[in-house]
Amino acid sequence: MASTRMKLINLLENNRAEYISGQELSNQLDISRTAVWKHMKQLELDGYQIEAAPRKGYRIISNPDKVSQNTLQWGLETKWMGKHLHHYDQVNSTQDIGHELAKEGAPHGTVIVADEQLKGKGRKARSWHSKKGEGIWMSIILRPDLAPVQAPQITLLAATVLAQVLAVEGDVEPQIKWPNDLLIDHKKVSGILTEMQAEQDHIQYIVIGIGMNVNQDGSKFPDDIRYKASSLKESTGHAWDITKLIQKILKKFEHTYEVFLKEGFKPIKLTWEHYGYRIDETVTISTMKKKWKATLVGIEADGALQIRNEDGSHEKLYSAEIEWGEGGYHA
Ligand code: BTX
Repeated sequence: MASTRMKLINLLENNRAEYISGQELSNQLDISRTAVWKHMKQLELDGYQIEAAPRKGYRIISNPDKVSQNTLQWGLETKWMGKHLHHYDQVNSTQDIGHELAKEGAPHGTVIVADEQLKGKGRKARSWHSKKGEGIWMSIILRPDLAPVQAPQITLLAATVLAQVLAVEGDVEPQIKWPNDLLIDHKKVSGILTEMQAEQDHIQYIVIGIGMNVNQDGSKFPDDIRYKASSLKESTGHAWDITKLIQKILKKFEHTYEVFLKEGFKPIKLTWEHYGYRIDETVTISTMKKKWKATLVGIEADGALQIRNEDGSHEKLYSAEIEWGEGGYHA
């Protein structure tokens, strides 16, 4: 069903200037003319404007601005990422659906997108503000052939993907705040949540959740995050096409993942450090036991933050509070 629709969209898109007759479509798709008509009605529900002229046929007048499985898959230039794609108007959390589908055997590269989340999740049981149509609320199911200890590499990889898409598409200067926040001008534009199901030495699946603020006006954020959250629209001064942005992220993700499989973690580490927030700068760090000043050096393959203490010694941090400094991000 889905592939007939994709073929139909392709035929219509490639002949935008002309009409294609119902008979021609029925021949090319090898379905009845009634089935063609039913597909047209479905496309209209997806937001395509289609002109049906007697004796001439059908023609697309305008593409939908709403996000749907069809619009996301049309023009998606990937080999495996998003080939199985589920779109919902409203969910509690795309992560929950990701886990359900993964348990039912959904393949590597399955993508879940929602227009709105009622219970968007952040890390450590925090919540993620995900209002209707204002951002990208998406989860990706991955089945990497990795040991569970390597899972943080996938999260770091995802952060580099988002940073590069923002830098290239948005022409902004994103930074990655350890471990996984994407900041623009010190404000959080995007967050990543990685959840996994694993055996002792093998990952069964990872559900990687990506939240990106796209079209919010700054004043739309709730009071408690307004001072530290921003959106792509806020940074660039104009609204963005969410469908196209998702397609760019999926394509870049697929490419980066393949580079990772071929070349290992090194290229990811270098890209992460290129975008790393406050890298080579001195910050104040505190743990349960102490508080001290150190310089941020980079990341390690296990996801740790590498720091240099004032006495020149190097140390790996897995969790710590960081004071990001004057004019910096406020946690
Ligand atoms: P985090 O724990 O690093 O960030 C959560 C914190 O960020 C919140 O406590 C709040 O202070 C702040 N915050 C909440 N919403 C926003 C927002 N829209 N923009 C900026 N700051 C915010 C980061 O967790 C991981 C977020 C992943 C979200 C995706 S969306 C798709 C998928 N489904 C799902 O339920 N979660 C993931």
